[in-house]
Amino acid sequence: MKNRINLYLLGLISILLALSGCSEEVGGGAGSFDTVIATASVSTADLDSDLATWTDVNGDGFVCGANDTFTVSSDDVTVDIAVDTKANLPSTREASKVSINKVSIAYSPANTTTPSLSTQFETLGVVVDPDSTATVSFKVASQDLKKSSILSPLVCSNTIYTYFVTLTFEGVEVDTNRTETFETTLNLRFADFANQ
Ligand SMILES: [Ca+2]
Ligand SMILES: [Ca+2]
Repeated sequence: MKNRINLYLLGLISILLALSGCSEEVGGGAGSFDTVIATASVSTADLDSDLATWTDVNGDGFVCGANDTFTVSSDDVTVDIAVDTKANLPSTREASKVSINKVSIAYSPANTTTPSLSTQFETLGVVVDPDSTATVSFKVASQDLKKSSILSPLVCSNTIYTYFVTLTFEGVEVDTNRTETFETTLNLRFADFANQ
């Protein structure tokens, strides 16, 4: 009986080892292609996104009055995307460019009072050479999202919604057509913050 259990454990361990051997030893969030590794790094780790920019129309020193007006503007983030030749690439093999086509923006509520938001997508169109970095900017908080029925009630309230945002980029290794994803994250707070 004991031998049988040992055999079972041995089998389990070898399966686990085989599974872990399938993935490349790269850092969390990196995309490992055949010839290169892609990583993303967001320039803003924490972003406060204002839901309304107010104009004190009647000049009484307060906003949110019946005569006051506000506008809604989107917020962008800037991300550096680095494509590096794999360390173990044979010298006979050429490193490929990577085409970055889109990014998904997933909003994970950071506390129980923050409601869930659906994942947004932005189209990108940048080709990154091996051993170089490209900078992309895109909307992390669109006007439509700010005007949505979930976020717009925060206008003229003191409530803040806090999200842990994961930006997942989809890249295609040009020479092999291999598709991989890679990620970076930021903290995002939505509220009607005071005008800057
Ligand atoms: Ca006013
Ligand atoms: Ca505001």
